[in-house]
Amino acid sequence: MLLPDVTILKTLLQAGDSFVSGSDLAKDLGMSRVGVWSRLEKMRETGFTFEAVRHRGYRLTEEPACLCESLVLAYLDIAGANGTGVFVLPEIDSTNSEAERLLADATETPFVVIAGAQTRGRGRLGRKWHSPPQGNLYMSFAFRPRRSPGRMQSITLRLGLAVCRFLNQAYAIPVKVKWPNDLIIEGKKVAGMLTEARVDADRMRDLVFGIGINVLGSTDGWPAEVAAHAARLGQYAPSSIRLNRLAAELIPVVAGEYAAYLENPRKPGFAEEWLAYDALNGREVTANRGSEPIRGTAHGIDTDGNLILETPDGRRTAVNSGEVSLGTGSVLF
Ligand code: BT5
Repeated sequence: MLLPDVTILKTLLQAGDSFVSGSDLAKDLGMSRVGVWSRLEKMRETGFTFEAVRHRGYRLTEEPACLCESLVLAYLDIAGANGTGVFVLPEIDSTNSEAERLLADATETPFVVIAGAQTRGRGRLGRKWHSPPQGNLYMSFAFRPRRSPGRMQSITLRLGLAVCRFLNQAYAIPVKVKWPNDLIIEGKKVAGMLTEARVDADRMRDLVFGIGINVLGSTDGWPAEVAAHAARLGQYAPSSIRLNRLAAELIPVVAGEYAAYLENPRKPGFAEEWLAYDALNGREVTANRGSEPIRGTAHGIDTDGNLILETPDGRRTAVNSGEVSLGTGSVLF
């Protein structure tokens, strides 16, 4: 059963520019017309704009710019995507941490935690993910794979590529993948991914895939070194992107790819698919493997998801973890 606000929003979204009569909404919800009106008034306070015309009814003319649980759920229901639990929070320390707490509380998987802001958003190796409120997405998907860790090795690449492909296909934004965990546009980072897992003996107990995406929020007030290397989706498709719809759309993209990954962790043709969106292919890069930097030309990935580098002596070597920067420096972007 959907909550009343979700039902109202779903009906209005599906009606598009057409009006929906108050009595139809009231009938669907089993409440009075005054009850519907008062729900709409409450929603107006959270940033929705509804046009109301006598004898015709209501239509939705503006969505809130910030994250809104009932709107995410309405979009999700329209897409027919269920089976993933959804937790929407205005602010949290880190969606990865919240997902871990929910896993520890035996919450059924799969589920996703989506927040409007993070106070302690994290990247890899103790780095920070800048997570201001308004207009960006911070999402963590939780799963219980019960597979050996070796079989989950390239999960971040697979999920990252699925998100990248979706953004290209649905919004025509030229997003690329940068091994191992970034999405970039024209050399600037638009999203970062952080996969964290807990392992029992030889089995992965649970896995959290976190992704932070700069969507519509401005970079005013960001630390200069982060802003200089950051991109936002809204710079490329300002009118078609809606934060809550995008959050809902990404749920079946990630959950679907995760299910496909479990079926087939070494999907034939994946390395070729990767190349189609690979930001590093043919570029001179420096990979920092531990303390030992390796310079070479990137040539995509192998079937295990390792980065293939051709070193100046003409040999090809597979890099399976670490950082990669373009050129010879070690600046991360
Ligand atoms: C990452 O780390 O790129 C992984 C970021 C994962 C963030 C998500 S948000 C939802 C979930 N909850 C969390 O707490 N985390 C995940 P790394 O490769 O270590 O890159 C971090 C570096 O990216 C920083 O040192 C900055 O240089 C840069 N950076 C930080 N915030 C950024 C932003 N909003 N946009 C672009 N670049 C950023």
